[in-house]
Amino acid sequence: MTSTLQEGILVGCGNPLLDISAVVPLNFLQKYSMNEDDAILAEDRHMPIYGELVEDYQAEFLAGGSVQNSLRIAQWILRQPRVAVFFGCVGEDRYAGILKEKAQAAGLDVHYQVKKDVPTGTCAVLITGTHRSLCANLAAANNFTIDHLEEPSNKALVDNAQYYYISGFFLTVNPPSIMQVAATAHAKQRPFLMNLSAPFISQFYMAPLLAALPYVDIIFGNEAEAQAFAEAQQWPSGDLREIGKRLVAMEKKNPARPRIAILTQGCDPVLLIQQDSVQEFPVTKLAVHEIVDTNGAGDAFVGGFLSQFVQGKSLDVCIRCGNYAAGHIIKNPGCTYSGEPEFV
Ligand code: 26A
Repeated sequence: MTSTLQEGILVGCGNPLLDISAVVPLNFLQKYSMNEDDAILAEDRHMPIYGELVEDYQAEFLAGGSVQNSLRIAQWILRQPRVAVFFGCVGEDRYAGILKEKAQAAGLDVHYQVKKDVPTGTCAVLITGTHRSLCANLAAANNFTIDHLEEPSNKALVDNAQYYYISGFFLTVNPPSIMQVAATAHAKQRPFLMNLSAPFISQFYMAPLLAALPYVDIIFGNEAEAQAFAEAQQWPSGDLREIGKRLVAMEKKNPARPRIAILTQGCDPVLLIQQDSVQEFPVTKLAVHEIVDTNGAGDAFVGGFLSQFVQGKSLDVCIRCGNYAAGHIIKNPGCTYSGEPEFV
């Protein structure tokens, strides 16, 4: 990083979750009717998972939550603390303490809403080979309310930011907060970035997603998420390039800044879709023995991207840094990094 960035230039909202991660056999997924690479919300029948992971599978506890992961990674690459501000809701417990400590150690400026008497959210991460299946028990995270953003000090942070990032996951929690941040970004002509987050968002939360989409300048997603969006829209083609072109052509509040879609597809090239152009960015394929787990790869991609985007770098540089960050965290447990960033 060469120049100094404005503190709090980037604001994100999301679900702060503590990941409970373990390698499990496939029949563990089957027992809970889960698939490899799922990302779902826990129902009552999933609740025993968390205890079982700890008792029977030597689970590791890792800082998680999609947006918080991305912002921690952006901070790691930037090497300048407090560039990014994070809002989300936690309980008043040990897990909240761990999350806050990890976020602050990364340099993130966290402003949690605290809900007493509700536990901090957790996410079961079930690792099977190079796949990871996620089951989130949002708990306190689900209690985020818009008044947190309206507290004067927090409102000032939102007003003073230049870039905004919110996950599709947060649509399950508080669409009014998303709309408020989106409207602020729009009024100030500042970029608003969002993520499709998981297929279930397009399947079950399409209405609030469509309400937010006109404000979205850059939309991120992976191939399964883009396809779920296309299916929910009943688009005829499952071709990723076609889906991307349609996504960028959807209604936009500020047509002067055409929407951009960035679609990842594992170790296949990242697609950058702008109006009628589709560009490919290759991904360095890791050997199987280098892969620790793929949990957080998509979040790290966004984190790397954001670290360059807030510096006004070209999309080409942003995407290359996204690929660098994703490659790095895949070689580490969960969405964690080791050593100093090596992106130049
Ligand atoms: C609403 N849901 C389901 C979620 C999540 C989530 N973060 C926010 N909301 N489900 C899983 N995650 C997080 O995604 C990361 C991997 O991309 C997990 O905590 C994990 O760290």
